[in-house]
Amino acid sequence: GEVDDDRGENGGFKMPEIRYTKLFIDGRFVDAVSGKTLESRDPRTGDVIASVAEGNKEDVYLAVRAAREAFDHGKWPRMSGSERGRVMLKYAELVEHHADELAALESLDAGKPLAVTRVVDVGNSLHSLRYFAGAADKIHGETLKMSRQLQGYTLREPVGVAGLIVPWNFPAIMFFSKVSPALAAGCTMVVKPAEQTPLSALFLAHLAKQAGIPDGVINVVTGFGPTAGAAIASHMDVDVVAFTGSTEVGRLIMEASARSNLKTVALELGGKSPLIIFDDADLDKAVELAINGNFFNKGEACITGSRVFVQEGIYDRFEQKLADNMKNWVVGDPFDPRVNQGPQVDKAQYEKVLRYIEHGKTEGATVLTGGKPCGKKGYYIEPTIFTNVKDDMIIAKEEIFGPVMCLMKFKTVEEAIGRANDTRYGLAAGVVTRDIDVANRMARSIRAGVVWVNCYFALDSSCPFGGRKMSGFGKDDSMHALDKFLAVKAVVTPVHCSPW
Ligand code: TXE
Repeated sequence: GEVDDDRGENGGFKMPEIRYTKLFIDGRFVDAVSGKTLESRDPRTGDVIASVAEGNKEDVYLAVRAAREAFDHGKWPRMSGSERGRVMLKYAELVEHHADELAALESLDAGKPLAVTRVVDVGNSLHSLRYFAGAADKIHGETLKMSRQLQGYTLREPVGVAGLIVPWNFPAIMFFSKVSPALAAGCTMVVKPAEQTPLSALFLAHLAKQAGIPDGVINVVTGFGPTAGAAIASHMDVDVVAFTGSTEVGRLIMEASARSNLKTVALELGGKSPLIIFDDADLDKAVELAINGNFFNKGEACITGSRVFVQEGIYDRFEQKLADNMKNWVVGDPFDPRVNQGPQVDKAQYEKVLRYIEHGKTEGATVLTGGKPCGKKGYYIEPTIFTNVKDDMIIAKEEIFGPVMCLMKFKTVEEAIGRANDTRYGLAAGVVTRDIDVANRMARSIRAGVVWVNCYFALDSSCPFGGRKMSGFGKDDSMHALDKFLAVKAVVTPVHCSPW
């Protein structure tokens, strides 16, 4: 399928009203100190949708000051976990009440199919908030029986002010993947959404206030990375930075921490994840996983299974079926309900992906499907599948972050393990087989943060998420996500009277 231009600009859908375009600091929407704005663009056309305040160092300083005050003297860190949980549930209720508006904002800003945004992006956001609302009163330390007649216990205290720097591929999900555990832990925070997609974070800040989250607890500074983002990473009064984005910027954030106050850092970075399909796999299932694992969210996901290894016995049939099924995959306006894939988020990403596609061709890989841009305007790219890919080609090694799949053939389990692990990244992996021994062996041998067996993209708020190697460290989701927002303190006292 391809772009459908007949349905008009909005696919017949009423565009959301954009009400919040200023920085959210200490419970109020304010202009940037400089008065500057940045432009958020519609990826379907490249046209401006909104001018949003462009926060800079001065604005980050104001936001951190508000967060510091709310942490040092405010009630949020001092409330009981169950009280925080109740406010978070109220917040979730408000988000759910505004689900359609949030979904539309998100689709408009990031170019995602509305039907998917409504279910996946809004659904996961709600799940995250509710999961961590429930976690807020389940944070506890341990008691320690020590030698030399000492007893001890540990406290897990909120660490302080959190800097949360997030990307543009899942703006609302990323917002909540950091904000929900930080709230549950009792931290206060400064969030910096990506410059490409600032709208949902501002809307969500407004809802947080309505829900009763005290002023200064959540601050949102929209702005660019090297200015606003860097100011958060190097701020002396920020206690932890949780970041999702590129490996390059992850490195800059660690450097900024090292050069400033040695704040704790958690990094969720890029990937080049293997999806390994064995001869005994259910063919239909395997093809579906490869398609969704690569083209969902137009390939703008850190966990895409972009290296698809297929065992030789099933390879030809797999390739044929893959090419056939792609004929039903529709690229076009994300507000059109028939569409599977919208435009890339912005011009820079669009051009980056097209450069990689050209690279693939010049390196000698074969184009099975796609291989070029599509549509008369906007940032649409055909879903592209390369065959005859060698492991050392650039397209097989670097994160492309677009709708590009590399298909490769393998013979044995040992070979699959070796090639799957032959990457600097270690974020996710998929294994498709009916053989439990092969599945177990693969699950234990692959160095990655998650191994999905007979599924892919199976994320859940209750399941730890985050990589190894150059995919970063620290977990989002699950009780582990709380760790970065909590400091463990030991309290020790002598006991003179114990009978034991
Ligand atoms: O990422 P950046 P970009 C990968 C993907 C993509 C590439 C580049 O391969 O093609 O990165 O995308 C903020 N200090 N991922 O350039 O720059 C920035 O403003 C502090 C993988 O958009 O890392 C934004 O809020 N912050 C990924 C956030 O970092 C800085 C998601 C991410 O942007 C900064 C996105 C600085 N010096 C891209 N510079 C994933 N893991 O899911 C930028 N930022």
